[in-house]
Amino acid sequence: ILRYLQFAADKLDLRRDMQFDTRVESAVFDEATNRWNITTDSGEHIVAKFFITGVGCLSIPFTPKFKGIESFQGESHHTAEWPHEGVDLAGKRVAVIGTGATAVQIVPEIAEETDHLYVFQRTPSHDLPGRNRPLGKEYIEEVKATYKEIWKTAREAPAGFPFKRGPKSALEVSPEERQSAYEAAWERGSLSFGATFNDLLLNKEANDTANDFIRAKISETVRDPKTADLLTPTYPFQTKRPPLEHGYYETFNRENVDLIDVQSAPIEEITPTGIRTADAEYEVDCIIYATGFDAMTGALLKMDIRGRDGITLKEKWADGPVTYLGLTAHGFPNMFMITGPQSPSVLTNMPMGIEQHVEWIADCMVHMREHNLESIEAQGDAEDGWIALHNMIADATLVAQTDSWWVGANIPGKKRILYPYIGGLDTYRAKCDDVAAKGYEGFVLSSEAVAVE
Ligand code: NA7
Repeated sequence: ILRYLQFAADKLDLRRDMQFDTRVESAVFDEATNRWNITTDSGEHIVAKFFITGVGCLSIPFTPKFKGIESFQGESHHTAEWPHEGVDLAGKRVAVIGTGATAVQIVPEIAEETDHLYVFQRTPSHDLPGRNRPLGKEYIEEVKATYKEIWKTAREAPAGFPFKRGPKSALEVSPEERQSAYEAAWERGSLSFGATFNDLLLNKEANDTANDFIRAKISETVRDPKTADLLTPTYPFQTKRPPLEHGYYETFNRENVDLIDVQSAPIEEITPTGIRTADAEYEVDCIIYATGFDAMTGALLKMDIRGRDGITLKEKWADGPVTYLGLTAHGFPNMFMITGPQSPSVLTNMPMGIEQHVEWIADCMVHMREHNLESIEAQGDAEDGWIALHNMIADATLVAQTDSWWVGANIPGKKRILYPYIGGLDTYRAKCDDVAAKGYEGFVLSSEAVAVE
């Protein structure tokens, strides 16, 4: 992926517009000049008409404040800050804390190197087969020949992936038909498993059928029944991000790997030599924190963003994010957020979600230039309407019932609401297009800097 991004940056000659190793510390809107004043960690000041954030949804790593964490004398790393030169784990006793998508990817990889691996699990995940593999010549040719259709399907799909959601309820087919549909999806691999039927996220009974299928797969794969049981989730499927795995469950059949249940016996302390839980102590040479991120709002709120009347984004969002379309916020003229909270973002194929935002923002800026407009600002009641819709859709699903980073439950004190918009990229795209077609409905556009009430 990195090599591809570097290739694209060179091919499109993007580097001349990029400034690396730069952290934005503050962005302050000046009503008198209708400009954003931006300062960076190197003391630079930049004045801009538009302020567009592209700070990522998962870019502020989260490490729990375990007692004694500083005292550990071995090596420790958060997965998001993994040293580029690599970490030598050969022959070492290693702890991985967390069992989300990141841990599910690294555990099978490092299990082979380590002398002993302890995986500290609080909540099991529903891991679907990723089926990454070297691609055969025929497959590549077929994909290249059908690029246009693949992109079209992806653009029109709710999650921005090139697969369609099954048209039926999981409950309207026979048990045999359901089983064979799940088997086929399992074989195919990827998140498309979750699209086998149209009601897995809407109906608990339908969801249970997917859950039962995955449970059976876990118990077929993991030899020790107690470990299999611990690895089996009890909450509804897809109400937390299902990780894609390559040999994760099989890893627990290895002699040198132990699953430690920290749901029943939580981690109490990091000691100089390892990890102490409520019922045991584990001596390790290295601790890997696969403990996730302050998602969706973390990176935005880390910057000191101030809109009209000096109101900070932090103040505006004190009780959770308030946006119009997850793209803009009332009181913050000429500011756009790429994949901000309350936009489809992490519930889509991210590049598709990003692309839709970038295209919409660029079109809006062109519209403003062509019409000699100075400012665009979301109206407060447009925000109210968007949030009401966002919440209504969220409440119609099972997602909000489960603790996850999608609902901010992983960060102590964070407002518990669904952060990404779950209505689908297809309907969201239509809504954004409609807003633009209606002359930017819900926004006030002005040829002067004006205050919007
Ligand atoms: P996640 O999915 O947030 O996973 C973090 C893991 O860390 C998860 O299993 C947590 O358990 C665990 N965790 C967090 N705090 C603790 C404490 N105090 N004790 C024990 N375990 C803890 O982050 P990832 O990096 O794996 O994935 C993030 C996204 O990246 C992923 O969803 C994809 O969209 C891409 P919990 O589940 O909270 O009980």
